[in-house]
Amino acid sequence: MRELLKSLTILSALLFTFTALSEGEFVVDGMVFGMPEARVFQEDYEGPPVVGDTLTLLPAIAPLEYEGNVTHEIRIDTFVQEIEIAPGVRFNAWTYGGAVPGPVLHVREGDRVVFRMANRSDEEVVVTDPTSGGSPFMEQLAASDYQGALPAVTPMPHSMDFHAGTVAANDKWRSIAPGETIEFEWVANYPGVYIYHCGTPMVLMHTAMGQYGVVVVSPRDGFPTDDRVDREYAVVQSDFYLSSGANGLHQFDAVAAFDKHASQVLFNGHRNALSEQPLEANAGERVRIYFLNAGPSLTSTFHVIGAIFDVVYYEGSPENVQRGVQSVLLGAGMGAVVEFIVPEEGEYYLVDHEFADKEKGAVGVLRAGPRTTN
Ligand SMILES: [Cu+2]
Repeated sequence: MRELLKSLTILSALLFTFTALSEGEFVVDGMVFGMPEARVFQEDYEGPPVVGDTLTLLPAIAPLEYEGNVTHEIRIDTFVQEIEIAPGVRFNAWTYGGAVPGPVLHVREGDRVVFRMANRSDEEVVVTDPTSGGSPFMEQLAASDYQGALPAVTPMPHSMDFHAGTVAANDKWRSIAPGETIEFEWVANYPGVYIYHCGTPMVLMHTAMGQYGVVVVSPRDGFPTDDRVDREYAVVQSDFYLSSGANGLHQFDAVAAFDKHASQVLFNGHRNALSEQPLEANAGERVRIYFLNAGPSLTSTFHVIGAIFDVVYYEGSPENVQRGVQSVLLGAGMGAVVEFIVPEEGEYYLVDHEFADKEKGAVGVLRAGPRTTN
């Protein structure tokens, strides 16, 4: 019966994809490959730098309010913002969309993403204007402004590498100059929790300067625990390599970066991101966290103090199931879906259990209210 269902699923996927394939695309094992060539061009664009219904600001993740598969036409521009990542620590970050980490993208396995990015690193882009619209991300960023973003300019080539996509990197992930726009497509062939990041040399510097974010590809048929999840959040850990510089701003410290000697290790891009605004839940609820360790260079041993992960979908695949897990070990650029049941009312600290990294900032809070049902 299970095999029959699987065959039917693959058959329906095939039927869908055959009707939606572009020239040159082909299907292997129900997955779509052979995307059209990327286009690089110049455009006259002054709209919101992030566009798309399923792009949100951490820790939010957009619900997928559609059946089956769709095509997402999304835009994430890259540009510079002076931001705060800890009290007294501001630097000119190279951002996707104006925040570090960039927007959370949520799609479903089998969905197609038509992605557009303008390199606006030579342009002052304002992201705190409440009318900027275009995506939940822009509205949430304008409302929260938790990094105190100010426009800045550092013209520089940049690129975009989505680990959730399977394409020829030399084509789709190519660098574009300031003033250029790139557009390309990929199909989310595998479910998972994936990093996206800039792949322009020196990649260590571009990622340490802030160019990364998370893509969640939900399984075509969901996770087995979907019906029991009460809350879901996205958390991204990342490491920074900054030292004091001119004008009161911090700057990239290349020696520290090569030595993996982080100055800050943070959840969601700010020392206080998850303590000034704790995650919320109630006793007895099942909480799901889509967790990404963006790196660029450190491992993470993600743990929630007082809880045990009831289930872990390692790398975000429903096939990679672990049960009763105290911590999840993730190298740089790896992710997981973790779920735990909140045992009672109280405060639960999210930490990197490599405690030097916790002391450098990798700590947050989930605040649990009392049990609301029996
Ligand atoms: Cu870059």
